[in-house]
Amino acid sequence: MEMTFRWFGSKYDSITLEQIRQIPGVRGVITTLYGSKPGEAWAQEEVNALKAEVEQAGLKISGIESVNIHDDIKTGAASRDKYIENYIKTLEVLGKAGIHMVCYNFMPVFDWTRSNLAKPRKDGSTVLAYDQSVIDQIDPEAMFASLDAKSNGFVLPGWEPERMAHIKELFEAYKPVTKEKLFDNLVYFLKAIMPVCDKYDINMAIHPDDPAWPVFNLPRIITNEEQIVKMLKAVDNKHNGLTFCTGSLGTNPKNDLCGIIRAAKGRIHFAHVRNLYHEAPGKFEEAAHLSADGSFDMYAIMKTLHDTGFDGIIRPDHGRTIWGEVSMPGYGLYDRALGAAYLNGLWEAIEKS
Ligand code: DNO
Repeated sequence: MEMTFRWFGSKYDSITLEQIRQIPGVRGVITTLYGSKPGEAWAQEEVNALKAEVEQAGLKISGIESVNIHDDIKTGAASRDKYIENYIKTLEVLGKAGIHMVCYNFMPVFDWTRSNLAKPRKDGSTVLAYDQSVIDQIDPEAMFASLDAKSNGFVLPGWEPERMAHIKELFEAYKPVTKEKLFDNLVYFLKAIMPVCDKYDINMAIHPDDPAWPVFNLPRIITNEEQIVKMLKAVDNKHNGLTFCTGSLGTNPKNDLCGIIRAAKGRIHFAHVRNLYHEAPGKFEEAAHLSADGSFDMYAIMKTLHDTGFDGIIRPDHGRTIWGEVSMPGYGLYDRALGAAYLNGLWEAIEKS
C-alpha cells in the first residue's frame, strides 16, 4: 500500500509540497496538469517539469488524477478517434516519465456533484453535502454558478469554466446516448488505449460515478458491483482497472463496499478512502475519515483491501474544512492529513495483528 496525497500543482493549490512532505507516511503525490483541457495531448517537457518539481521536494508522482476524457469520446462522436489518438500520446508521455497509474472518469458532462460545498456540522467544521431534493430543483447552469460562488476562488476539478461554457451543446450531444451506448463507448476507448498501457505498464483506474446514480437525467455507468465487473470483463486486461472510491460508491447504501473490493480483486489500482454520513435516501454529507464520524466501517474497508492483497496507491479523500483553513472545498491540508494518519494507523494495526 502506497499512501499518497492529492496535489493540484503550485499554481492552483493552497497546499505546498513541503507541507505534504511532512505528513507521516506520505511519499507520493497524485497530481495532474491542472490547466490542460480534455482532448489535448500533453507535452513531455511539461510533464517532466512537474516531475522535477515534485522530486525536488523529496516526493514522487505516484499517479495522475485525472487525464480527463473529451466528451466526444464519451458520446461516440465522429471526432472521437482524434481525441483518443491524443489520449494515447499523453499516455506515452506519462509512460516515458515513469508514471504508471492514471485515474479518469467516464461521467457525462459533470464530474462529481454536490448541492452544498460548506455544510456546517455539529463540530463547527464544514463539509461537502448532497441532497437530491435540492438537485431536483435546480438546472445544471444554476448549479455551476452556485458551486463556483462557493469554491473560495479555486477552480473545482470537473467544474472548469470552459466545460461549463458549452453546457447546452453538451446536453444536446448526450440526448441519444443511452446507458448501453455510453458503456460501449467506454469499451471502445479502453480497447484503443490498452496497447500503449501494455507497452508502458500503465494502470488505468476508472473513477466511479459520484453520486452513484444518474444526475440531471444523464446516464451513469460505473455505479455498482455489477457494472464494475462488467467493465473489467469487457476489457479483461490487468491495465484496465478501478479507482475504488468509498465516497462515491458509498453514496448508495445498497452498495456493499467490501463486496466490491472482493469482486474487483487484483484490478484495484488506486483507492480513495473516506467516510460519509447518510442522513436519508439521496441525502448525505461528508464526514471525518474516522468510522465513528460517519456511516462506513473504515476498519472493515482497510482490512478487506489488505486481505485481498491490495498493493496499490491509496489516498485520503475529501476532508472537512477545519481550523479556519481556506482551501479548495474538500481539499484542505488539515483534515486530509488527519485522514492519512488514521488510514496509516489502521493499516499498521491490520498488518501487525
Ligand atoms: C472529486 C474527485 C473526482 C475525481 C475524478 C477522476 O473530488 O474524486 O473529481 O478526481 O472523477 O477523474
